[in-house]
Amino acid sequence: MVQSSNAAGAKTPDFHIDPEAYDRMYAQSVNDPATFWGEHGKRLDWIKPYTRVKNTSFAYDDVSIKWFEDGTLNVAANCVDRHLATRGDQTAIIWEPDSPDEEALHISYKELHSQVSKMANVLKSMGVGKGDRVVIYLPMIPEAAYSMLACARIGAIHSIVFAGFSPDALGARVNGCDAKVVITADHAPRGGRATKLKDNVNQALLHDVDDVKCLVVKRTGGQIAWREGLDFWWHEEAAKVSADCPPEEMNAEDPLFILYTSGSTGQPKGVVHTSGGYLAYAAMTHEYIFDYHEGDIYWCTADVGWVTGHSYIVYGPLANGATTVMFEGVPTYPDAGRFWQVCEKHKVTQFYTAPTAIRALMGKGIGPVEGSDLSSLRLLGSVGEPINPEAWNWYNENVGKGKCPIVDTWWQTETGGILITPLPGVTKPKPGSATKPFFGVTPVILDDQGNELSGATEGVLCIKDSWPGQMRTVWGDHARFVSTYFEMFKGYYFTGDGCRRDEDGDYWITGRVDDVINVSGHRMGTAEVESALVAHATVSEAAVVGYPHDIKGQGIYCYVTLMDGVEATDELRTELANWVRTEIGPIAKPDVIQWAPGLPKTRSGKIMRRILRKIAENDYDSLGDTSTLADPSVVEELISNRAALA
Ligand code: 6R9
Repeated sequence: MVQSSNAAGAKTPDFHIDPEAYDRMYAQSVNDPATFWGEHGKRLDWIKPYTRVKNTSFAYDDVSIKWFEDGTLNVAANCVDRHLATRGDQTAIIWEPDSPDEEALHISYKELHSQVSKMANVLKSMGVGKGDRVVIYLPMIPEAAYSMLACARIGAIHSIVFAGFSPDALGARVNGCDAKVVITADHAPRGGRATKLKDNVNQALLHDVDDVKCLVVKRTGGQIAWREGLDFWWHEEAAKVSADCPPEEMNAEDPLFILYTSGSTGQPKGVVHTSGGYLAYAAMTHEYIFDYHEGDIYWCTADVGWVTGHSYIVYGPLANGATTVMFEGVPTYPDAGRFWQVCEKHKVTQFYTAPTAIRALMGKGIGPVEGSDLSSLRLLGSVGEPINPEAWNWYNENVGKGKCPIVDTWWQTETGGILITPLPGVTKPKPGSATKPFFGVTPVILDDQGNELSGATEGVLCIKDSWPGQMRTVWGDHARFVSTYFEMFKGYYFTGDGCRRDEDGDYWITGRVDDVINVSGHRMGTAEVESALVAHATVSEAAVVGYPHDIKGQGIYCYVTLMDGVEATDELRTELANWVRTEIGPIAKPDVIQWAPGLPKTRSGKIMRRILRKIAENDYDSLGDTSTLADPSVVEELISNRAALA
């Protein structure tokens, strides 16, 4: 067994596995997945134990994914009730508010049980039952976790919408899954400012369906508009119900949640995850990858609006009986030392964040890091985009003091949990590489024709066989699930990412190969931004690409063709940027808008994004073949406009 130690030199627990155990367990997990997962599925409490472990097919004409299909369980009971006997008084959630002047909360498993049960009873009283959908549109407050687990308790399916999304984006998601209830808060404080969440809900519902009930958490007491008969205060309803709500018996393959994510077309997809396989996978990856042990204080800085918050703030850690930190704020408020102050305050042992946050903090120098005692930290994690070696080294030296393993975890909303990652105690660190597959994961690199490449190579990343945390379908559109992930490369799950494998068999993710960009670790379909732009009365056509951005990883670069007679002014540029911000949300606000009298198109009318990417990158020498363009002269014009912008 390999020993780890923290910076204070205190003896810390053994890692769960060593290199020999990894090789042995990995081999079994891919050669005999039914036996491997049959064993590891037992980490959950089942009401009726499963007898069939794996029933999956990636065959194009018959894509079907089922794990533990004859077992029954309740996810909330696994995350809460089963811990009561052994750790009822242990803290389940440490809540750290936006402002350090407000007091942090320590919520025990007992308290969590009571709150979740009450929330479940309130939802029932509002007419929500098994299989119904509930949209959660909340800031990072404990009620977000209560809501998720309350849905799970009664068998309702939650769909969380990130609180930074606009009323329109919210409305589309409420309607997309035909939600019965929206859970929200009056206002959402973040970075010292407050978003009027309830007002956003009012606008969203007015646009679309106006009979959706709303359960409102009082976060700030700020002013809101009330819809009599449809809106209910959480604290008032909670006082009326009992704290006893028996968990519903659910099949392993019953949906647990829907989470919308961007793809290469304009419409976000409702990714569906189910109960048994998802939870077993989230819990197991959380324990092994983050070297989780009894007594640890684990902190993932994500938001529950993204998949990372689902799997690694709520479901994985709570299934393991962990203490998980929920942070309402941002890394730079009230100052750039906030992350490190919170680590010191709560004696955080594992810290999991995104490269974009590390790069932003790197820019503030080491002063803010040195201001806090980080000796409790034992392991660091990264997720959301490739981490550049410079940021990796800064993280390692200044935050981990050269003593904490760093896990660069590659995964997706679709995968439910981490698929490729270093393992503490096993993997030799390699800045910038996600290194090796987790148990049961079979990555392959294919060429454009779908041939498997061997040895050191580069191509598109696909996965050969199913793992328990895999998404099962697109909500309401199974055909779209099949065509998005299984059509291009028959027999494989297509990730949409490019990837290199080195001589040691380590994987290096090179970024998306489709029209998805990664802005500050958030996925965005360029088509979504384009449709927002063309929805403006002055815009006739738009093409959006990503370009390298020092802090965000990728920035949003928009080429806009205006309607005839509209004048291209700086005021209009600002107006369009703000328009996109309001249509989709602040994370989608364009960084650059370049006027484009024409766009480079093939004779069949397809926009050549390859060329637009090169121009955005200021890389004119490798534009490639432009002779197939309908009008090659537009390229010259775009280049000279680009120069004028810079
Ligand atoms: C968990 C999450 C998924 C996309 C994925 C890839 C990129 C995530 C990464 C990474 C390189 C890592 N990505 N983690 N790229 N190294 N460690 O982020 O899910 O929002 O669905 O994004 O993010 O491009 O395909 P999601």
